[in-house]
Amino acid sequence: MTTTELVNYKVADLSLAAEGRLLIDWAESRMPVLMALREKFEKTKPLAGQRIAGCLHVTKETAVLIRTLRAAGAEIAWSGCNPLSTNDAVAAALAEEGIQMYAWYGQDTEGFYWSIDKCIEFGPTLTLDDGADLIFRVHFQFPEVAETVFGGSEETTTGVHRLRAMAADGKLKYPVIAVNDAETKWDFDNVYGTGQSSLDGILRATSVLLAGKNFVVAGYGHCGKGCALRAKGMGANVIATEVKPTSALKATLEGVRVMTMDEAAKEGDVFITATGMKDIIVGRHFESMKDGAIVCNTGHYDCELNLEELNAMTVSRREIRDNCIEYTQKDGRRIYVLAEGRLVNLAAAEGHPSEVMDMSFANQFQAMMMLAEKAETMGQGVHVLPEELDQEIAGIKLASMGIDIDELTDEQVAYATDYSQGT
Ligand code: XFA
Repeated sequence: MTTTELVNYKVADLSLAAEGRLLIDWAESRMPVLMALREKFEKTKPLAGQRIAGCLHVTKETAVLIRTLRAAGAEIAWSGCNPLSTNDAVAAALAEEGIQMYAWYGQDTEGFYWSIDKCIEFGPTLTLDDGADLIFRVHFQFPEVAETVFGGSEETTTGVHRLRAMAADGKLKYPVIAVNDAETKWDFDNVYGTGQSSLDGILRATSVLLAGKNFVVAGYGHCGKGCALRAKGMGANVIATEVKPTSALKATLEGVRVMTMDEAAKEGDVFITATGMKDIIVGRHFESMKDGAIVCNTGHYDCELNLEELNAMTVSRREIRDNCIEYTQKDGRRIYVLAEGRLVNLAAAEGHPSEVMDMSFANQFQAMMMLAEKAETMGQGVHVLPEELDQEIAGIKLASMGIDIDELTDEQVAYATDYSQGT
């Protein structure tokens, strides 16, 4: 008998599905908020009739989001938003479960856009992005499809900046929710996600003792603060460098020494940049570092360390461990650069832990719910999720951890809002 099989996916190797299911099951056991939302909505299926096209890292955590959206009734087509973040085993497991999955590790530019276009062909009612590639492609290559999409969501700051510019020019045709602006997203991702994963990367690449070391954090924003917090917890003496007075003052009052990079370069044993700016550690800094100094980056780009200048002053180079290159100087000093200056938490560790992605993706889920419910009345432009949702997500997370908190009494609420008595 011959059967015609409609294959609505393209992945590297379907035989990896069993391996992928183990990864996803592990992530599910660490993602209680999404699992609670799944349980809550799998009966009522509020997303029934919605066709969601997603363009977001195909990881085990994303798989938990996808399974949750589907349990709530949505039909789904998915592509990766970065050819190097796709986990082929996860992609295979999802394809086997009937998700229209178009993603494989290392896909070239052509494959990347082909995959996005397959998701657009699917005829989405909602789009879900990380980096806004899908939204841009819908708007500029398939404008007729933009007319039939009710709304979308975007995960990152960079994507949101571009979408706001597009909205200001009147070019954004449907409402988009900026998931990044939710407190349960950026605050937890940046501080606790980046904090732990960056230290994890440093330790995997070097296995050094942090206790007693001078640990220099360039940039005391949320990511820098997270790294500082964790380094301190492991017994390091933390030093921060900053350009912004308020951030420098916060670091100071949090017990972190603040100085210029010129000064810090002489004192540091381990350096991490978390600024999003270029040329934070340059030749003259490498020049004054101690023998054995370890240098890495967890900022947005790989240009925070000026490795060209380091290379120019180096007499010999060797890879001494995975993700750890030794640069020997004329005077014999050795400087160790991790992950070639790329994001150390991605290159030498595993990115954000599932527990953190749980909060980000719970916001993505809520964004889809909100759009399904009222995209038509929201109006074009970039929107944020209501504050109550942050509280709801944090509340579910706390409940999953068995943590109870107090509630204001009616009298307390009345006290807080009473304006008849003065203060
Ligand atoms: C890969 C993510 C990027 C992985 C996947 C496998 C591994 C490590 C590349 C990503 C992002 Cl650009 O996932 C990471 Cl072994 N993430 C997000 C993430 N981080 N981001 C740290 O983990 C946040 C961010 C970054 C890097 C914001 C702005 C700029 C850069 C997707 C994800 N992570 C969880 C992976 N756990 C295995 O699902």
